[in-house]
Amino acid sequence: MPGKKKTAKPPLQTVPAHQTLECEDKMAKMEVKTSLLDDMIGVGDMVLLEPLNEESFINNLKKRFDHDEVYTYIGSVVISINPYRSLPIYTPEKVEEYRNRNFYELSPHIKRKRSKQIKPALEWKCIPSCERETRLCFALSDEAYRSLRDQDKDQCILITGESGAGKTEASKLVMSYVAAVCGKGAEVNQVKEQLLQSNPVLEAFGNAKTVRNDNSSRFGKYMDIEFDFKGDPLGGVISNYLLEKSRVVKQPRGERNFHIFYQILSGASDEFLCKLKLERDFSRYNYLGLDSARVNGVDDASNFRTVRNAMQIVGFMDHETQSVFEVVAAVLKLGNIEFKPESRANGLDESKIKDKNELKEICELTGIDQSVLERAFSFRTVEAKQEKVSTTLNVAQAYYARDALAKNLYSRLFSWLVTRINESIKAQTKVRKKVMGVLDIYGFEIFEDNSFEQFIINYCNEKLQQIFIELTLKEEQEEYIREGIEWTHIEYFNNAIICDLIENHQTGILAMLDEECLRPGTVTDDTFLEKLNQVCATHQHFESRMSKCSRFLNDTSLPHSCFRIQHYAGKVMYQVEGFVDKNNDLLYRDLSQAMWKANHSLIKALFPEGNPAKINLKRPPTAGSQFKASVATLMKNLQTKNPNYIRCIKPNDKKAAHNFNDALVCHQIRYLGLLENVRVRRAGYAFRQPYEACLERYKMLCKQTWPHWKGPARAGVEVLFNELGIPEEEFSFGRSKIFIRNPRTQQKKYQKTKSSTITIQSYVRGWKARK
Ligand code: AD9
Ligand code: MG
Repeated sequence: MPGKKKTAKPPLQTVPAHQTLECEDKMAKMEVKTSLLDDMIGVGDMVLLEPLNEESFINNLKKRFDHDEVYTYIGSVVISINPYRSLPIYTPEKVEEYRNRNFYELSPHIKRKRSKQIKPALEWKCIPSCERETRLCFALSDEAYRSLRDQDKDQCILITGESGAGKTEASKLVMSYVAAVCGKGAEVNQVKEQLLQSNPVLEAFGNAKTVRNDNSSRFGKYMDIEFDFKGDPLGGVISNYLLEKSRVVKQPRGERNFHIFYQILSGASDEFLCKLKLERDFSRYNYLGLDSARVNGVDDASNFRTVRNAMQIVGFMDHETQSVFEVVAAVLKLGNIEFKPESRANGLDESKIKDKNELKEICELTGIDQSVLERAFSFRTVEAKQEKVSTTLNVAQAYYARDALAKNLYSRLFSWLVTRINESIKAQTKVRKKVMGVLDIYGFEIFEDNSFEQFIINYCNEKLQQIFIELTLKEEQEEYIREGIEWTHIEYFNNAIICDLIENHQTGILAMLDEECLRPGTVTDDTFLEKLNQVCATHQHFESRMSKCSRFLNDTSLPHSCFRIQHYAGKVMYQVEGFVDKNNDLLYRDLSQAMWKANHSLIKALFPEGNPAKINLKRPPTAGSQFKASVATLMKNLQTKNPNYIRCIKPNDKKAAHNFNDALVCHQIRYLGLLENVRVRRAGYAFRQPYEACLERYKMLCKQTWPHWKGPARAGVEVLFNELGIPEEEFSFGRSKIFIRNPRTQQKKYQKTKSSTITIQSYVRGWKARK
């Protein structure tokens, strides 16, 4: 109860009468303070917002944002607004405070004052921001963790939002919280430390500065944290999704390559750099975009030390770390290899390496045979059945081969890192595990130039929005209808139609891209676009000007080489150039064979297909179809778990603190369907349980149902609720389940009736106390 330090009480414990009075008095005072605080800093749960409309929704978020309240509930969904400044968001005291608290009790201001005494509303501002900052994210993590531990329900935390909205930061906060509250002891601590330290390693290799975010995740990450029956961590498994490898060789204006390149050049000792045959000067390397090599507020040198330390904690052996950095150095140096044309007798140009010094150093560093690599940059061997045909590469093809090799080396290194981390963090036991999944993917992106990578990233975001819609808007409403509960349908936009446009196995964009890539004959990005245009021209979310009958023939903002998709989060124009190539993701066999022959165990392991004994003439699956398959597996996996949502919102496009752009926030609220989420939540029921389970769980609360109820379970639940005196408007009987309203929707009402009920237990405690 408010004002009392909460301890876990058995459900039947009643509260003495004098305490009830004291409690009622405190609640009355609290109510006044609550409404004062609501006026000042906004309501902590949108479900309680009056009146509810778009304007009041945004005003409420803004009010809270201005008071450093970056988290707000919609029932059990947490909205998080990026504060763009460092708030001390993690203290052991805060973790302790949030531990084992009931999620639905958590109105931030009431929650705050659970400890000791009630402070007057005006003192709110004096409370350190960290105290307020952490609470909802911690509360959500705590709820997920406790459900997993106590109710044996696998959980997942889905963190969504556009690029720069704060997903990665939120995911780290969730992991830190869980690590802090679960078991202690040397072994458990080592597991936790390794799980946490996998973050800096993967961020260094998989994140980069973009125009939207200085630390943008360029890969998708899903981490299962595994626990034993006591709730102690046993280990984890990380899955990674398609790294944006094109960044290795080229970055858009104002962006950087992956952090690790800058970190190593800034932070490695002279001796280490010399060993890697690297120079400290960024400008020496063609693969490092020059216009934004330094990032304000980012200390690459110190981050390099953090990464090396993290690698050590995760369990990388010295020789492994050394090999990893040798590959990084080789990639960087590959970019400096340049080609020149040399005329051959047959009149064709053959590419030759201009200056072999860089090539020589790469080979010394990696044990690759120099003559083999040199030849692989000049010739290409095509094997068909028993025949081998060698053709020369011209300069453009040689550059293409060089870049393909660099991208492949780096992206395979990244996947190897994930596998290696998994080896260290995997649970060392075969006992049954409970799982908490944390999903942090690349956010929705709209750039000036959008290519295959943005298409893939945005497709992934569509799928996540779809799962949110399925579980919170669609399935929720359909269940009321199924169960015969009186329900007025709440409209929302279902993006299934956009997912279908992309992934339909016959007419989807990915299927057509694959078809084009596999088709014999001349295949170009233009032929792909033509095909798209034939099949998708009439789709309401697809726009292109290729065909004469196109609805967009006169839309000059849409170049002929582009197509536009009206995504759930906005229109994105994709430049078709490079789609076919990136989807094909081909690496000439001469190069993979050169890598496999390297006297470098890591590089050899990265290119198993280079083993001549294992030649496979079947082409590997395309990048798009691989991604589609892995996203489908991910979605299936998520659907088996209980979802917890953090919906991240970006307050401005300037990466600036104290800046809340109403229009930008409004746009995100609309496409995320948050207002609809509140409406469903307000009209609906927060808890539901099959009659049998409900009776089994709570039958001890009523003499007539304890120890056995003879008769239909529904009748037993009716008797039980009647005996407990729970007001009729608080629940509904469905066909197979009992539905209980969200107690927080009724919170103000409860306060008037002196009950701040949360679950059935606290319901009962509250009602019994008043009896
Ligand atoms: V992307 O899709 O990977 O491009 P994210 O992951 O959504 O994106 P990220 O978590 O990286 O965004 O946040 C972007 C930046 O905002 C961070 O680098 C921080 O500087 C800043 N940020 C985000 N959340 C917080 C926070 N809770 N407190 C302080 C924050 N700063
Ligand atoms: Mg991120």
